[in-house]
Amino acid sequence: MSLIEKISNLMTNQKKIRNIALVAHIDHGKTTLSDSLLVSAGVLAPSIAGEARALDFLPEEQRRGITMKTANISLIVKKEDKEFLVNLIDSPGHVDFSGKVARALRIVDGAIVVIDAVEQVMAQTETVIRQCVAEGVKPILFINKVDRLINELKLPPNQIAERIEIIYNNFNALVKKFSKNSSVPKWRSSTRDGSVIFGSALHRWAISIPIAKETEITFDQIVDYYSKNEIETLQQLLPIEKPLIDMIINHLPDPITAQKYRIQNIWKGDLTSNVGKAMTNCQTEGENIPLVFGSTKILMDKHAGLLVLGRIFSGVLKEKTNVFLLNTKETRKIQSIFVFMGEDKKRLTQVPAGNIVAISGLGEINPGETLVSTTQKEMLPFEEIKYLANPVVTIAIEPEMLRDLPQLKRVLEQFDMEDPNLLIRIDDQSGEILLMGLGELHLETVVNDISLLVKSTSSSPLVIFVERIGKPSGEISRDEFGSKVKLLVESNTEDKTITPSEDKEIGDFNEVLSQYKNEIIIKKSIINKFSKEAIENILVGIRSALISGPISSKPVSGVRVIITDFEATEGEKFEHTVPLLRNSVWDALRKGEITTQEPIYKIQITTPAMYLGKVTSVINKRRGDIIDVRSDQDLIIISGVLPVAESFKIDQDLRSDTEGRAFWQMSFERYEIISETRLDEYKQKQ
Ligand SMILES: Nc1nc2c(ncn2[C@@H]2O[C@H](COP(=O)(O)OP(=O)(O)OP(=O)(O)O)[C@@H](O)[C@H]2O)c(=O)[nH]1
Ligand SMILES: [Mg+2]
Repeated sequence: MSLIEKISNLMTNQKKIRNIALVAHIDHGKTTLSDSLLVSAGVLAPSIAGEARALDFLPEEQRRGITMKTANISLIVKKEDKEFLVNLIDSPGHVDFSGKVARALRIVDGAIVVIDAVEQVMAQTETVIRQCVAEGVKPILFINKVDRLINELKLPPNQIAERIEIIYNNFNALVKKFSKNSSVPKWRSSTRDGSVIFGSALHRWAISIPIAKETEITFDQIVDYYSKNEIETLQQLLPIEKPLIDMIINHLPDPITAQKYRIQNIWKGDLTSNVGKAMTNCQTEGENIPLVFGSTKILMDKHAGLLVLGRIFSGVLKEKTNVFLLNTKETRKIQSIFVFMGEDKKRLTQVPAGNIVAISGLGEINPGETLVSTTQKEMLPFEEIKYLANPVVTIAIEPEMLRDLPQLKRVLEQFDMEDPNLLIRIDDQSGEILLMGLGELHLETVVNDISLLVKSTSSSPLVIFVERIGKPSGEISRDEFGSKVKLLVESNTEDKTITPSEDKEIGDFNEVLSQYKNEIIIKKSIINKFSKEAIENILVGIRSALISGPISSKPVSGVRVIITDFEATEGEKFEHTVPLLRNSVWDALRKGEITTQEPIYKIQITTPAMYLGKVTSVINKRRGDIIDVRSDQDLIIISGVLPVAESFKIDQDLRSDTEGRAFWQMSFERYEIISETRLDEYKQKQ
C-alpha cells in the first residue's frame, strides 16, 4: 500500500487520529522534540534528529534558532503494531508570534506542553496553558532538558526527582486554575499513568514512571550514564519515541472524543440542531450531514497558490465542490485538497471529519473563515479566536521605487492575512504605510520577509501611545446645530468571557473596532427611526473622535461608546451630525478622566548569577523595575517591567553585557499614564 493510501485509510478511522500541537515558552525544545516524532514516522534519519530541528523550514528560523511560523505535518506512527495518524503542529514560543499559537489550537484536540527542567514554568508557559484550556485542547506534559539538571546544575538523583515533582504540580495547578469556570473535562496529568514524561529531546531519551517500572532504570543510573558520557546507551535503553507515542495515543483524545466537549467552547450555535449534532459527534456518513470546515491559516505555496489550512468538524470535504463562506457570505469552489508530509504535500480527493488538510482554489479568504455546505448558509460561524496580545510598536514602510507601491500593497495584504498579530494602516491623507505589531522582533521579521519580495525601506520602531479613560463617563447630552445626542463611554473589558456586555440588546447596532479594542453600540430605537445615511454620519463622527483623542491626538483605546438617544430637526440633512458626535464623544471621554498612556512590557530574563548586577543596571537605566529575582543554583530568573518606549535595541545591551548568556522574553503587560514632559521627551527623540 502506498503512503497516501495508508493515510487515506487512517483518515476514515477517527479513533486512530490524533490532532496535536507542541506548545511552550520560547526555546524549551518543541522543535527539537518534534524531530523525534519525525524519526518515529520514518521521515527523518535518527542520526540527525535533535540537531536538525527539521520543522524550522525557513532559513530565517534556522539562522535565528527560533520558530516563527507554525509548521504542520501528518505522520503515521506505530504503537504495538497498530498504526495511527498524528497531525502535528509545531508552534512558535516567542510571544511576538502568540497569535499563531492561538490559531493553531483551534484545529487540534491535544497539546504537549514542553517545559525546560531548568527554567521551569515561565511566562509563556502560563499563556499557552491558558490558551489550550480556552480552546478546549487537552494539555499533557513533557519535562525537557533533564540533561541540564545533571550536567549544568549537577543535581543529585533525589533532587532531580523533586524538581520534576515541582514542575508537574505547578503544571497541574495552572490547568486547574484556568479550567475553573470552563466546560472542559477535569484534566490532570500524572507521572504514574505516563501522561507526564521527562527526558532530553536533544539527547533523544525519555522516561515515564510506567517505563521506569518496566525497565527498572533509576535516576541514579541515568546520572551515572551521563558521568560516563554514555549517552548512546541511554538512547538505546530509553528511546524517546516509546513514551512519547504512548502518551499521545493513550492520553490525548481522538477527534470523536474531543468534539463532544470542544464544540460548545468554539461555537455558540444550537447544539441540538442538525449541524450542532453533526459536529458534536464528528459525523461523516449520511445524506444530511453538512460539511463544516474551520480554517486557521493561509499559506502561499509555490505550486498550488494560496492554500487554506484547517480542520473538518463534520461531513466530508470533496475536491471540485462548492462551499459557502459564512463570514464573507460567498460561494467558492474547492480546487484540490492536500495533506502535508513535511515540505512535501500529497493530494487527496476527499477527506472526512476529524482531519486537518489544506485546500487550494479558494482564493483570498480570512484565516478565521468557516466553510460549510451550500445548504448551511444560515449557520452561525465559529467563535472568533481570542488573541491575548496588543499591538504596541509601529514602523513606517515604503518601497524603494515608487512604481513598486502597488506590488508592496499586494504583499502587505497577504501578510495581513497570514499574521494575526500584524495590523496594517495606510494613512488616507499622507499615503504613509504603517505596520503595527507586538514588538521590535515581530516587525523586524515582517520587514525582512517583505524586503525579499519588494525592495523597501522602513523607519525605526516607534511606540504606540494611546488615550484611555479612568472611569465610566455616565450619560451626557449635547445640543448643537439643532440636533441632540445622549451618550456614554465606559471601559471595554478585553476579556469578554468574564463580563459580557450587558448594555447590548437584541436589535442594537454594534461595531467592534478591534485595532484599538473599541466598540460602538447604537440603541435600536435610533436605528429604527433614522435613515442609513444618518446612522453612517453618526458612526463617522464617533470613529473620528476615537482615532484621535481629545488630550494628545493619540488613538483612543479600550472604550465602549453607547449612543442612547438622538434627535434631529425635521428636514435636517445630517451634515452637522459628524462634528456633533465627535465633540460629544470627546466630552464624554473627558468626563471619563481620559489620559495619555504608554504600553509597558513585562520582561523575564534568565542568566547566570554573575550577571545579575549588569542586567539590573540595563533595566534600571531604561526606566524599568525589577519585581522578582528567583535563583536556581547558578542560574537566576529576573522578572520585571519596562516601558515599551525604552525597550528598543535592548537585545544589544543584554547580549554584550552578559556575553550572550542571557535569554529573555518581553510581552505586553499593561498601560500606564505618561506625563506630558515625558511625552515631549519622546517626541524630541523621534
Ligand atoms: N541541553 C538541552 N538542550 C536542548 C534540549 N532540547 C532542546 N535543546 C536546545 O534548546 C534550544 C531551543 O530548542 P528548540 O527546539 O528550537 O526550541 P523551541 O521550543 O522549538 O523554540 P521556539 O520554537 O523558538 O520557541 C536549541 O539550542 C536546542 O538544541 C535538551 O533536551 N537538552
Ligand atoms: Mg521551535
